Amino acid sequence: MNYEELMLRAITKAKEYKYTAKPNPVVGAIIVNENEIISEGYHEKYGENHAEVNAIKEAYNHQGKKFQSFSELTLICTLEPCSHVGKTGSCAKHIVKTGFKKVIIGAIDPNPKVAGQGIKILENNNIKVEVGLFEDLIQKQNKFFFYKHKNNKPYITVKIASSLDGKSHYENKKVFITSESSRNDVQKIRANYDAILTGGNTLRIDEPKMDARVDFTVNQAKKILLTSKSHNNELDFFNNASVDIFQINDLNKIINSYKDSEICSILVEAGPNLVNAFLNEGIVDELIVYTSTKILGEKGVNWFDGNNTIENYGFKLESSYKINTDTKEIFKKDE
Ligand code: AOF
Ligand code: ZN
Repeated sequence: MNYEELMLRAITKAKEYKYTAKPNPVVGAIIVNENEIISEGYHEKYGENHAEVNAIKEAYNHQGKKFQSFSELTLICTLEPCSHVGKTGSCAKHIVKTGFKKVIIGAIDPNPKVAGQGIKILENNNIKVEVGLFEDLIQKQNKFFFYKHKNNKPYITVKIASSLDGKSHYENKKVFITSESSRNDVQKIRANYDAILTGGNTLRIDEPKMDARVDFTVNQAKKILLTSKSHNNELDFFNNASVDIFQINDLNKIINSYKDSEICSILVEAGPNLVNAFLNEGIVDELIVYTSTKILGEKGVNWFDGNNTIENYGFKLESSYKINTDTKEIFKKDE
């Protein structure tokens, strides 16, 4: 069997579960003998079976027909099988118990609870292990997961919508700056993130829901609210949502509190005060700016003061394109 082709197949099919596996990584596993695929499994849903467990379960249906003993088979998995007991059992131990003799792994799991220990369990039990096949693709596919464990903080993206004259909104008044198409685009961006963070002012003025309203199934993001004042608990924002509320100003402390959590990415959708505070802290990795052709004029509130621009914060334009009459720009930290 061609292991490269099989690993690519596992990577491609794992991607289908991106929105239901999050904040977990997507993972695929394929079990083969010398001539054919016996079974495959994916981490389809957060909190449920890991990919290897699903593949093994399916393989049992073919034992005695397509193969006799698991020792004849090879397991290919995109991510190192876990060593820990989390919401489910340890995949590495399950693989040992099942009787495999060969495992091919794409990338080492950067989660400190695993980080090579899954491989150790396999090797200590006389399983031949090969690591690194298409590791780069797997790291890219699970960009936020690998970023979080490498940098010890979630990946932070700030999204803003600006008028042509650089304004955010009118004082104390809700206003739609960008077109409906741009706002639909934001829904898809929200679907990618593990948490969405906003401030008390945005909550009071805009009364946003901050859900990802998309036409596919998605694990909705956790909501994070930073507020110093009281708020109305009846707002849609709190409906069926897991909300963390912080009344402190120390953004580093707030972000640090997610270091050991499952949250790998945070989308900040807030007003100028909070956005500038995030940028000033230097903890933002990506900035998405939608700019419309509207002009809010003197009564509008500026996103940035004076000569302060996005580039001043150390960002470089990575891409720019049109959404109808709006422009969407993506800036990343200039490293
Ligand atoms: C695997 N196979 O399919 C996945 C793995 O909370 P739990 O129990 O679901 O564990 C989540 C962690 O397990 C996750 O952070 C990552 O380290 C690993 N994911 N491991 O062996 C899988 N999804
Ligand atoms: Zn596992």
